[in-house]
Amino acid sequence: SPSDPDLVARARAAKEKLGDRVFVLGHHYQRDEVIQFADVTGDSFKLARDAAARPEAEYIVFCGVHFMAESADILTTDAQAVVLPDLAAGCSMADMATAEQVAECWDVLTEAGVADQVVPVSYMNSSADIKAFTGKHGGTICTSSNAKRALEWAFEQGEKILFLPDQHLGRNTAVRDMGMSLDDCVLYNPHKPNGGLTAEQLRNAKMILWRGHCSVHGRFSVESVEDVRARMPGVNVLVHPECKHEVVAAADYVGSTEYIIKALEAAPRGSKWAIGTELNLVRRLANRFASEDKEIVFLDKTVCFCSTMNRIDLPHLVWTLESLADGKLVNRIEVDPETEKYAKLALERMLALP
Ligand code: CIZ
Ligand code: SF4
Repeated sequence: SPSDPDLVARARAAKEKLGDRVFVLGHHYQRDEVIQFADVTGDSFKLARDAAARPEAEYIVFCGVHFMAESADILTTDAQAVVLPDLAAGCSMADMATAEQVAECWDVLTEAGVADQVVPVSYMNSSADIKAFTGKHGGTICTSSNAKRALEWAFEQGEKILFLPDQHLGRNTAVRDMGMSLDDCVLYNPHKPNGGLTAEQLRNAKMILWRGHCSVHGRFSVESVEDVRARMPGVNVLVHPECKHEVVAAADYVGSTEYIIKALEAAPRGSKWAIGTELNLVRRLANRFASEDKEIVFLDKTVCFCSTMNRIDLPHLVWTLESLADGKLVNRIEVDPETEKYAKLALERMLALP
């Protein structure tokens, strides 16, 4: 949707009034109307680090979802306030693993006699509580770019991994990148007694995958891969590792957001690409590379935007910037000190990965 010129002018004026006191982060999956006001763009981890590199900014406005704002708060100073323009912008995947469920899972692992062999590895897309659980139990955080290195490190610390909360990234990394078999993986369902698993299954498993998924990437299908191949002969199919295992197996290339962007930058003129990731990003990339004669399409027309990402729109950004410019701190995301301490430990283990 085209930006309302009045709102654009108001956002610009409020941002100018705030000057260096505000730093606006724009996640790749955000709307164009919001991205135009971002001082930097990136994935969640890059943005958290960009925020940490700006200690002079009093306000970090995070155009993204809740867990990302939490990570930015963990990595920035206490004097900096991280602000989420709409508090309803959560992440359905992060919400699939609550602190209570994960504590219960640890009890199940303890009763099965395997907890002392288990190292938790949690995807960046998780709440601060889950990151803290991970830090407390000797585990690390990972992103979709370093998941393999995180699993390799974890297997040096213990025999089994509890991977949270995205089953697909966990399974794809284990099977595609680490050469494990699907039988090495079991699925822990937090809605069933004992996760729906027997003690024997837990003893035999190498990867205990939490039953979470992304409501956007989890919807791409093998059929959509076959359809696009039939429609566009010679197409390169490139998908994010949050897609299902069979979709990843059917694709030509698999990688994180930054990988996708670099692959398209390096792609030859005249090449054709079908991309399986969030729609705002795919559209922006299609427009950006159209002039270089690269044909870029969205993998599956039945899949939509990330609805919670899209909650951050220009009206919410204007309200946020104008409130801050008026001296009103709104929608601050603040992780409590105890949670922050252990979540930071897990994040620091990721930063120290070889
Ligand atoms: O799917 C997402 O939300 C991703 C890849 C987020 C991020 O930036 O890590
Ligand atoms: Fe969460 Fe998926 Fe949306 Fe990313 S795209 S914020 S993982 S629901």
